[in-house]
Amino acid sequence: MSAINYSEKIPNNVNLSEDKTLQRALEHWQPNYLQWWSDLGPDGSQNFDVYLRTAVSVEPQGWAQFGHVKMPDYRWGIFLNPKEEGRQVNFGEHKGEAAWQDVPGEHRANLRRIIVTQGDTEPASVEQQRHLGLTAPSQYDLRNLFQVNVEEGRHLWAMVYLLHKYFGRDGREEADAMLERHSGDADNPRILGAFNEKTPDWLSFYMFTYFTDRDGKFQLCALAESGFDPLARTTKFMLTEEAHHMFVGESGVSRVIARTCEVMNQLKTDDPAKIRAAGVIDLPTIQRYLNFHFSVTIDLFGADESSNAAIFYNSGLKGRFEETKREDDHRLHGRTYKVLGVEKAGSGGQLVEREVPLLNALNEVLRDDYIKDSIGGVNRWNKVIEKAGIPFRLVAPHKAFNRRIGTLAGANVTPQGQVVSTEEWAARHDDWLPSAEDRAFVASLMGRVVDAGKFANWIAPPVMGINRQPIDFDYVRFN
Ligand code: BYC
Ligand code: FE
Ligand code: FE
Repeated sequence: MSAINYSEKIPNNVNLSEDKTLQRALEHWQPNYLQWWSDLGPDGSQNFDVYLRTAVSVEPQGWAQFGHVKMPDYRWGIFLNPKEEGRQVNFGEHKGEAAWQDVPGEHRANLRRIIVTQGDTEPASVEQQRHLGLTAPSQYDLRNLFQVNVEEGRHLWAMVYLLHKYFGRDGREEADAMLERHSGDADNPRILGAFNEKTPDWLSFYMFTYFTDRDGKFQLCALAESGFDPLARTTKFMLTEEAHHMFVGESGVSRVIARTCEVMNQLKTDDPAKIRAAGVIDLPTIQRYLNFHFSVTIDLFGADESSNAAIFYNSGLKGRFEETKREDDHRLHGRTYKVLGVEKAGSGGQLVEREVPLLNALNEVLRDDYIKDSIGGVNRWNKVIEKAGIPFRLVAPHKAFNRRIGTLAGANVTPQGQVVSTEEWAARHDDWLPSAEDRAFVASLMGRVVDAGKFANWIAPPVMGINRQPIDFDYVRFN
């Protein structure tokens, strides 16, 4: 493998110093990135020493180094997985050709669009999470938040590297624009819906890292199949970091549930009012947060029928999840896939399946793979509730619930999958999605806990610390 050169301004394993033009372009972008980080990155964190992992190689054993770092001094680097000799384009009309080391002219615009969309989500999530540090429930959690943030920053670097290296002047313009669009900005928002929502409290943060970072996993897996080899190699390495983000979400929600169940058992009650009065989050509120994050995230897979998706696949740019493990012709002509729609019938309507060409349904295929994977964690959360002897179960809402993108956009479908009237939807909306009051209650619990080993009342401590450190380790030195 190529060594990481830490004496350079930008740590990398891509021999950056041998390409002076590229190096200069990136060194020119770097101060703008740091300015963005200081303006819109973690609020009030600039002087903290944080126990962070930094990517230092792409070796599966020991790719990361742990140590206290001042966040603005974090070394955001560019790392690609090693080249696989003889790798081919594995799907679409170019199947069997040698994987591309350069951008094929005919696919340039689509490839750029995919890279820009991927890159845009990374700084968006940092912007969404920027105030959370002020109300962290523990040093351990604060450290995890910052870890996720610096790595999303590195993911932006990964996409900006591709844009600078392979797309010339318009690539550089796109890289600049990454720092100009902002989450929730009315005039210049982030590209995809979920990345313009707020992440106002820690329950939202855990749900986001469980559900939305998992969209990251599935999209990155699809891009890791790309015939454009540099994209495949960079996304493969990004996936090694992604696992921790989803862990933060899954274990975070799990700890909230564990604490709630503990209080429910102490008080022998399932009355949300009493549970809230005891300063923990009642399970129905957790369910409503889950409904929100699940539905907003599945919209990120795009329209159920998409000619873009067919083009991306046909041209070898974006594959399916685990493309090369699938046993079919990897061209998919003449096959169909079932997608859901709403059929109006009388006053209400009903959900109906229809068959569409598989190539056009590839967003739906990826969404379905995602749904299966995300339900796994919901079941693990239920184990925590079951173990506490409480007869409540969380459920992932129906795929058609609360959709904004695709055929199901705007349909009035309950979390159980019943089509209802607009009036009923409006009347019961607050049973299904977090109400202003739910959000205000959760916000009221958020307060900063700074002492090592101490945790806010509404969340249980983790089972173990980070990198084998004790739970009461000084993960963040505030100075
Ligand atoms: N919001 O034909 P369609 C991550 C637009 S997360 C707003 O279905 P396509 C991370 C669409 O752009 C992973 N607009 O589109 C997680 C199109 O617009 P135009 C991010 C949307 O292209 C946590 C139109 O609707 N990576 O890494 O097939 C923290 C028609 O739609 C949305 C990627 O997404 C939406 N939700 O599918 C940090 C991978 N959905 O052309 C990071 C790259 C669709 O009509 N992106 N539209 O103006 C893609 O592969 C595709 O762009 C999409 C959309 C799957 C997202
Ligand atoms: Fe990311
Ligand atoms: Fe992530």
